[in-house]
Amino acid sequence: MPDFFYLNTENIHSLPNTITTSKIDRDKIKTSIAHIGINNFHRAHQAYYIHELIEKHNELNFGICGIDLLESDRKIYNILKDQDGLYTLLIKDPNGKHENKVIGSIVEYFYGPENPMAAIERMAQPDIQIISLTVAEDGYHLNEITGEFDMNHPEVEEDTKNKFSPKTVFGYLTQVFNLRKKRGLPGCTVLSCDNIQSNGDTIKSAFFNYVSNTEPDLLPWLKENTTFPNSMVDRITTETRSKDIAKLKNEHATYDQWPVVCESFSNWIIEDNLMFDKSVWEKVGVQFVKSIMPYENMKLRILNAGHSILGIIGTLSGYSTVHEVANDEDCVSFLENFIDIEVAPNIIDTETQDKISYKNQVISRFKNPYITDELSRICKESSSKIPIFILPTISKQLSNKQPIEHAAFAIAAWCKYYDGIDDFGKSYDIKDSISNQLIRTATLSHQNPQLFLERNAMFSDLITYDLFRERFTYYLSELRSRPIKECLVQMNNKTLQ
Ligand code: CS2
Repeated sequence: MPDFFYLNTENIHSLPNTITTSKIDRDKIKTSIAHIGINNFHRAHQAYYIHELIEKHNELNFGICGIDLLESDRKIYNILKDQDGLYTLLIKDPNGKHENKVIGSIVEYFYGPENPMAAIERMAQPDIQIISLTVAEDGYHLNEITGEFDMNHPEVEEDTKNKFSPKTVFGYLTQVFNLRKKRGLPGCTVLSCDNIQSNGDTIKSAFFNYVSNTEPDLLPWLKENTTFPNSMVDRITTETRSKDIAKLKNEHATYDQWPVVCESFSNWIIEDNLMFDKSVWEKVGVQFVKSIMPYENMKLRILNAGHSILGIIGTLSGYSTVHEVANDEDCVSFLENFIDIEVAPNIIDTETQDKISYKNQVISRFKNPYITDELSRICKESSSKIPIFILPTISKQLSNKQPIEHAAFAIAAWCKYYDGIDDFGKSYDIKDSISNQLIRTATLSHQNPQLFLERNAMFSDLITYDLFRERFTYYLSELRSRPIKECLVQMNNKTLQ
């Protein structure tokens, strides 16, 4: 018996019984979903739901064809090819119950940068009924100020010139639907699974904007033949560490080049606007609702904003994982006060959960000791996250003449974050597509604090409010003169009074 087995179709039945494998004959699975952006989150979330559908309900018509569009996706594409699309999902329950489950719902894979036309052709085939995507906040190319699609973005401009070797999701989708229209084929559902406010409406308007500028004749057909449901997706999924790979290999005799670690909790709510029978997906707990708004507001403004805040204040306090900072009472009280005082008044309960129980549930999810969710993952690309997760709360509070103390403190801490050094003098990496700009404005803010707000377009409307400018300036000076711990304690005490 070998020391370990490479994860692939041939070896799947030789894996030890600490690994859950499926008995389904994967050759029988028919593809009907093309998913753009095979990242860890997709593999822990949608691909998991589809796996359950196949495995537990013998629904074999929802296989996933993975499509990667970015140069940085080459590694996952090669690994999926190597492992016949199989990978291990390491599901960690906070009570210590863990499952190592091999997921088999991704049955085909294409790599756009190598052969864009092959990916386009595959998505244009009539068996594809859903084109879903997780391309992250910056994959939508939205203008920082207006939030509208940015037709002048360099990659978008390039796509208008090289229609048949596109780089953006919009360039790809245009060619896919051009082919479908030309061939008299039906359209399909385009399902965004990103953490973006009204993600379906956002991709629809960005895409229609692109099409009306590039292929206006396609627009009427698209309006008739496609739908773009909004959705709310939720499952905490970490970046994979070499330790996770080694543990699987050494303790479970399974060599998976890129397993995925996630929590046991998961949630997927979709607006009832699909072009296929939703009752099938309901079998595995996908919920369909008339309006997604209360669900997404609750999730983006409590969970995602909560993550960003713990990420920033936790890094400055010298922590490195969400679990560590979520166990620091001063940090958590600050977060709870932010949610209770500044977020809660602007969101409503959903049909299934009230805001307070959601907040408590989120905080206990953050405390899961088995999930090593690095603060560096949370803080990565904050420049596209903060405007979605935190700025709407500030905007609402200001226009309702309500307090913004915690949010202003968080933004000041975010500015200090770009100084790159924590309270113990340790430096950390800053990963953001506009990190140079953020670091420069943070440096300038030592002389003139407001430059951080003025030179970052995302604060556009907010800087017209004196209160926001004043409180930001005050907290930035506090944070630069004392350890963040002291500032947090003071904030928490003041809130108690
Ligand atoms: C996180 C999310 O990226 C982030 O900042 O807040 O990835 C979060 O873990 C997921 O949205 C959970 O569903």
